[in-house]
Amino acid sequence: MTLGIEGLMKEYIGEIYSYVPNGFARAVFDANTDLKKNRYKDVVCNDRTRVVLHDGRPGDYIHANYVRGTRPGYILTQGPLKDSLFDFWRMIIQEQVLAICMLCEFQENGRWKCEPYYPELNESMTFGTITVKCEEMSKPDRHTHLKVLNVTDGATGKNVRVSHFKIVTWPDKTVALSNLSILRTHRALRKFVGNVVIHCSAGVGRTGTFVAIEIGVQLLLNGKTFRLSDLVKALRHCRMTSVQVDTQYLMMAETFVECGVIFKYIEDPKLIEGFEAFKKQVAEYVEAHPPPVEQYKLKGGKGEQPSMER
Ligand code: PTR
Ligand code: PTR
Repeated sequence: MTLGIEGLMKEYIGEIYSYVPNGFARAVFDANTDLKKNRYKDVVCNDRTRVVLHDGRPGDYIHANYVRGTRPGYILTQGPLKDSLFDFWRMIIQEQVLAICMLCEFQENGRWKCEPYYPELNESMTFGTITVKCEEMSKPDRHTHLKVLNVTDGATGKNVRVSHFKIVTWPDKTVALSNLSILRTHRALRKFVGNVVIHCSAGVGRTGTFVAIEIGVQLLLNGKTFRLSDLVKALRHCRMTSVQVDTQYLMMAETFVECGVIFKYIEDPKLIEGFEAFKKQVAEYVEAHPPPVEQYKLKGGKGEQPSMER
């Protein structure tokens, strides 16, 4: 294991941050900005992998992308907006989504990051023709809250029961407080054979990191190795600008190191030694750069994204 922090960061900055997938298209995204369907002007939804709403109602757009080839199937999306609440629930019914994992709060640092889109226990909310009722709530743990939502479209009679996971310890533009809680949530989500929706505020930073971790873990479980940068690039073909800050990249590395030790290399002391050294480097780096994370955002200021020429 020769890749130190410097190498890791160089790899990240050089290859990932400026990475834009070939042939991406944004005409549909652009057409929907004025319709208040996009939360951030600078977080583009790739037309090629977008979820197209096809339930016969007007408006086929939602800022959401499929990640293909995984089990369960992932749909990555932004936190719903006032003007996309109905679209969000249309998508849940259309795609027969069985679980939603929310990685943000409705408000962070005093600003709205996601429109409230589901009710509290025994309460209901209605969006257009769709009614959402919260039927069950588990005892919340420190990192994760779980609810069961019953979703019915009064116009079509279609109905789904959705498990709603909320990770409550992952602040914006940084890493989750507990990698283990993330791995546990993935283990729970793996039980759903259909589609699973993952979202945060923009649906790229925390959401991209979360899904990249699961894809990497699956590869490790299948005895495959990979370059971190290739994994992020592949994900960015589906969901633009997935993984936002360098610490999220490090979080991926750290989680894989731990998984590697646990799943695969436990019987090889040499590898464990290598991983331990790498892990220490990661921990030292993270410790030397404590939150707030503003200071180690990658080049440019807040909100600057890779340039995406049309
Ligand atoms: N970039 C946003 C837009 O597309 O209009 C504006 C925006 C910028 C919104 C930053 C929210 C932002 O994040 P925060 O709430 O953390 O300042
Ligand atoms: N313009 C926004 C900003 O940088 O504040 C875009 C943005 C917001 C990008 C949040 C990523 C964000 O993080 P996440 O995807 O984890 O909600």
